[in-house]
Amino acid sequence: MKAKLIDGYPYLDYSPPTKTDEDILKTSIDYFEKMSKRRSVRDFSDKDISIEVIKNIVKTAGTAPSGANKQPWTFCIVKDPEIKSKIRLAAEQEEKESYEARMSKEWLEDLKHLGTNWQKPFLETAPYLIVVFKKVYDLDERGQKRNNYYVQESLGIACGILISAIQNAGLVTLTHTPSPMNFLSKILNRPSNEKPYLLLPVGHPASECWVPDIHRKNMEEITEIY
Ligand code: IYR
Repeated sequence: MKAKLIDGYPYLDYSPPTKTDEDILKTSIDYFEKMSKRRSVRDFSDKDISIEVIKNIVKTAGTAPSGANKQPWTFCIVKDPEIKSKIRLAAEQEEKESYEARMSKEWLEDLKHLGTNWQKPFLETAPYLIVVFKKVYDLDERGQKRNNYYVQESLGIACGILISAIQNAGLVTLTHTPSPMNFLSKILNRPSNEKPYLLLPVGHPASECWVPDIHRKNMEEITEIY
């Protein structure tokens, strides 16, 4: 690979293999078709998955772009049934309070057609939980704070890539956001510069798995072409 210095910094010549226009079109259609089959799933099978698969999915998420390339994320992979039980218990406690007291009438109304409630059995049934933490700042070797940039955006992109890698592998997930989420920092013993961002159960769908009959907006609804 060719390399050189620009303004004193190392650069590499980037020349990925080029594809034909026809190949690019076909690949884009195939990927859309694969991704359009994705559904948020709440009925999980307890069928195990190889940790290698989960590691590959997380590695893929770690390819995301981030502000100043700080990669301000930690992906906690949880397989231990005891930890999963603790997470379920704590999440259900918060969710019960949310559904019964904290969420507005409008919010509850907006969720009705999705059939959600405070109970989260999938947090124990799914073979893996991936708990994503954002690093609000970094700590250097001397314990000094170092800034991170566009942390929300960076994490959103990384989680998007994580979800697409899960779909690509043939598995299912749910973007679960129990609220508030600080119990995750305690259970997983995370340092103070990390804040919980998203909790994703990952697995196979249950043999009987129902998803709401909802529809995606079409091209015209989501696009303006200039
Ligand atoms: N966090 C709750 C509520 C919830 C909120 C939204 I916005 C959803 O799209 C779905 C659920 C829960 O996980 O049940």
